[in-house]
Amino acid sequence: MLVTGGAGFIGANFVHATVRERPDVEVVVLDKLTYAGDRATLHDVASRITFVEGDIADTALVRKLVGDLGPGGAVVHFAAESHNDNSLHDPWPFVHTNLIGTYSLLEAVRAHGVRYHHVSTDEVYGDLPLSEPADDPAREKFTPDTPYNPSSPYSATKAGSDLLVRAWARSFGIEATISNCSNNYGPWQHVEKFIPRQITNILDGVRPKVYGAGTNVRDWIHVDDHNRAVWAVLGRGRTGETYLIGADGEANNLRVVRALLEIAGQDADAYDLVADRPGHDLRYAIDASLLRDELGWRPLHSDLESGLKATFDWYRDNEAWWRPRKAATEAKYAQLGR
Ligand code: NAD
Ligand code: TDX
Repeated sequence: MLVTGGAGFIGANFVHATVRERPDVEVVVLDKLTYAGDRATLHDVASRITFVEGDIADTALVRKLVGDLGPGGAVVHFAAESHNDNSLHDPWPFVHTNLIGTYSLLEAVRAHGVRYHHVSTDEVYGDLPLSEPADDPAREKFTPDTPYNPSSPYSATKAGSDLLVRAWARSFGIEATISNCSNNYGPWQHVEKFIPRQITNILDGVRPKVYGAGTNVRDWIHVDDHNRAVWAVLGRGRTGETYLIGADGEANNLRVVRALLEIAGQDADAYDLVADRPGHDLRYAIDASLLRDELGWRPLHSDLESGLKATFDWYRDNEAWWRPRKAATEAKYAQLGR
């Protein structure tokens, strides 16, 4: 199995889970080691995998690695430029990696007839209104039929990459599946992202920084539940199909930040509201019924507060992993006034 982006947050958790639970699978990781990738993240499994440092947009390299997979091989494509705030500052790496990189992988799987799974995001659908009460079971959610309507250069390039996959499946008959997942949390997430940024701020004695009024809603899922769903799609998903992945974890940003402060034993109001993100999506929510009904997937982590506590403890205990990236990340935010 070729895992792209295996030195990043979700890909690394996928590699760890695969080595742990499916020792028969030979894993090759292809990762460019951008600012978001870190070989240290794969330290514990280094002897069990093959690591290739390289760019998914390098068509010759990708064609060789895909060709080497042999019968029964598969590509699971996690690599991406993944942070919305960065995409507002400099969109080019997003076009390069998310669009050209995906094109390069699709051409290689077409040439070699290899199974392909495309990891994508719910952000391709744009956002939902905030007006509906959070406990109304009839409120609107994203479904596989929701029209694409991305807001940022990040989500636009992910939407474009999904459409490339659909076109290659229909026109060239590649054996592909797509999954669109909601916001992930868990170990090894870069400190630029909301939850690790606020945990590490709290650990550093800095007040958490919440964009706008903090009322934006994200549908949180533990990274292990996401990756179990990817495995379910790989094993039992229908090729050509799109599966939405979400664990009914809607929470607004204030609820998350207040929970983190309480976990740290601090005043739940000890955060600062800062300048909003331009074009900030209001709310995401996933209807995962296809995944649940057809593939029998269920999340194992359904209580957000206990998931946040475990994640807080992980960052407290693994400072050596995140500390090297913290100062540069905060310097970037300071330039944006956030
Ligand atoms: P991440 O930024 O933590 O990791 C991305 C990895 O890709 C890094 O290791 C980086 O070095 C590598 N990479 C970047 N450009 C590359 C290139 N050109 N060639 C090879 N490697 C390259 O991202 P993540 O949060 O782990 O996201 C993984 C995937 O999951 C992405 O496709 C993202 O769109 C999707 N996704 C993420 C979330 C989330 O909440 N984080 C939710 C849904 C979907
Ligand atoms: O410091 C912050 N303060 C804050 O209020 C940061 C970094 C974020 N936020 C807000 C913005 C969002 O409403 O928190 C929410 C989550 O922000 P991010 O962690 O940047 O995630 P988001 O923009 O929602 O996108 C994430 O989920 C979907 C991932 O980064 C994407 O890769 C994935 O596709």
